[in-house]
Amino acid sequence: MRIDVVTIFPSYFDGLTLSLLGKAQDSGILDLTVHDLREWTHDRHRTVDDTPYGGGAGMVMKPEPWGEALDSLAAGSPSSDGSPSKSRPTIIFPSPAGEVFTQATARELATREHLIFGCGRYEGIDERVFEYAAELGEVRLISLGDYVLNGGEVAVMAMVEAIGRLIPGVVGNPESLVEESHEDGLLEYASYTKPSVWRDREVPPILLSGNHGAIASWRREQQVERTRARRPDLLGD
Ligand code: 6GU
Repeated sequence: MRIDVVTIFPSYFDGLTLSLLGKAQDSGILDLTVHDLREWTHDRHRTVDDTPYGGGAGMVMKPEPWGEALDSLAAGSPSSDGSPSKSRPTIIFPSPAGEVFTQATARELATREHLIFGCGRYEGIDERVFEYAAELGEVRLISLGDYVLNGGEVAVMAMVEAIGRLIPGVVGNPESLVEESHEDGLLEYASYTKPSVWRDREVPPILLSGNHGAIASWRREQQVERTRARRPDLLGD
């Protein structure tokens, strides 16, 4: 999968070279490039923002650098084997005004060949950029949840990690992907390791019983119990 991220703060994304996603990039499974939006400016001050038409607080990101960035990144959108592809990129703008990102969104986006993330700052991006982007690919405005961040960078970090780990081969043991929170609509069960007694606290004895059927039922009960306690909305209650 190819992922391009456009931002005025590229160093936010240094963390994506670490750990699993770093390995995926080294092995060629993931082709991730972070771009500085200012590379598509032409004035001495590398201006990316201006005052809003109609007045109001803050600044708005200018359309011209975004247009050039999207043209450049959408051109020759490659398939994962490096050959040219007719498939258009999916262009994602993180926005608290977008659809909410879930594990289902991550699963859907993990099947795409080419994702472009456009990180907005200030009061947002000139609306015409979203209209123009729709001529180059499928545009999605996506929110991390109902709270406000200063810009899209942290949201894109979260989305790239959630999507990237679902690309086949990124997570070493694919079985570890299925027994997780949100994969089956429930929160995950509690985990324990050695020692069996720690600071007077015992591991639930059933986990030491060797009875795999009983352990599976216990874990499922645990999942339902803690989902009811913490996230009743997931049960439709
Ligand atoms: Cl995607 N962007 C910003 N700026 N704030 C957010 C968000 C995104 N998701 C939740 N809050």
